[in-house]
Amino acid sequence: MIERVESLGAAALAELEAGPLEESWLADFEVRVLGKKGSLTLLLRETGSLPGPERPAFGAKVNAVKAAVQERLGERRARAAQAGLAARLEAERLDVTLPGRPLRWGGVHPLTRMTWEICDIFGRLGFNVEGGPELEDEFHNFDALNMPADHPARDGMDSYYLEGAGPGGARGVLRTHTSSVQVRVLRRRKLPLRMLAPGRVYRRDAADATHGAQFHQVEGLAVDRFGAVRFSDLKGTLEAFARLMFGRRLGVRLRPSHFGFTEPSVEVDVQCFQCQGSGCALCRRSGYIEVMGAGMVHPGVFRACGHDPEATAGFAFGMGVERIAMLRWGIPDIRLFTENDPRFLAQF
Ligand code: 2U9
Repeated sequence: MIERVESLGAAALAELEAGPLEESWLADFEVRVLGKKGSLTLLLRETGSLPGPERPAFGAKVNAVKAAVQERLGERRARAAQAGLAARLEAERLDVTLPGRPLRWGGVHPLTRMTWEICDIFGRLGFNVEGGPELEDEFHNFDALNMPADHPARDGMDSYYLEGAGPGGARGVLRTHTSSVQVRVLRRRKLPLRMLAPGRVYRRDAADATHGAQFHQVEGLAVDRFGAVRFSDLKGTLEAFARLMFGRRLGVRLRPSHFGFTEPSVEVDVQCFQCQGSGCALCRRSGYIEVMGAGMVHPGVFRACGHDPEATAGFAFGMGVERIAMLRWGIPDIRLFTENDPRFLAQF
């Protein structure tokens, strides 16, 4: 019997030695030899069939052989793990000296860049940038700007209203111009004041090459005591802006216009930078291109903002950032700004 144990043990060790260094094979070997029904385990059951005095020696022998196989199995396992790691390191070898894939750099959006350029020019003339909410109430967006309840621009056809989004559950309105920011600042700030209100505005326009339901504005406002700010200051400010934005050789022209919040009101044209004023398709043969609107702040606006219209004067202007960017950079369609095509965006 003892010899059988020894030869079984020797056979198991030889098989272990000859077997592959793979964890799956080793696990299978363990079950076949050392498991509950393994060949060495089954030998122990035969202890009972031996004469009493031989049993302890037999049992001890089987356990010693099992322990020897167990130990060798542990060693093979450790070597299998090492071999597996080495194989993985070889298979997953990385050449750390390879150059990396080039990163695609993001950039400043052209509308952001144009907004910065406009604010930078007026910044040099002493105007500070201010901000305010895009979801407004009707007082700041309309009433304070001389736009009474029956004003056509307040129509639901022109503006986006949100029921219950205003103060005290009144309806709110997505601001249709950044004038609402100027109203807020004018109501709380001590004079004199020179400010800019850049930002996104919303109008119910059908989308085409030059219109969208939202666009961006920069508006400006300069207010001081009556006599300290005059129409000539507005003119000089706008001319300085037009020269820095479109070129120093181009003339600037003011045409009478009408807005509820300014009186008098003007539209500002710059000589066409494509034909230098001689007339082309871009300026529709007129030699001039309209770039913005402006005027002297209406007395009703001062009153609504808590200032005495007899003792206060100011000028205001407003422009569409998309329009200025399209003119300056020759962009043919306003939708290019929102399509996120990298071939377009990468040019700025
Ligand atoms: C206050 C008082 C007056 C802002 C002004 C314009 C003229 C104007 C348009 C240009 C193209 C809007 O983007 S556009 O469609 N704007 O022509 N805006 S004066 O006047 C103000 C604003 C605030 C308290």
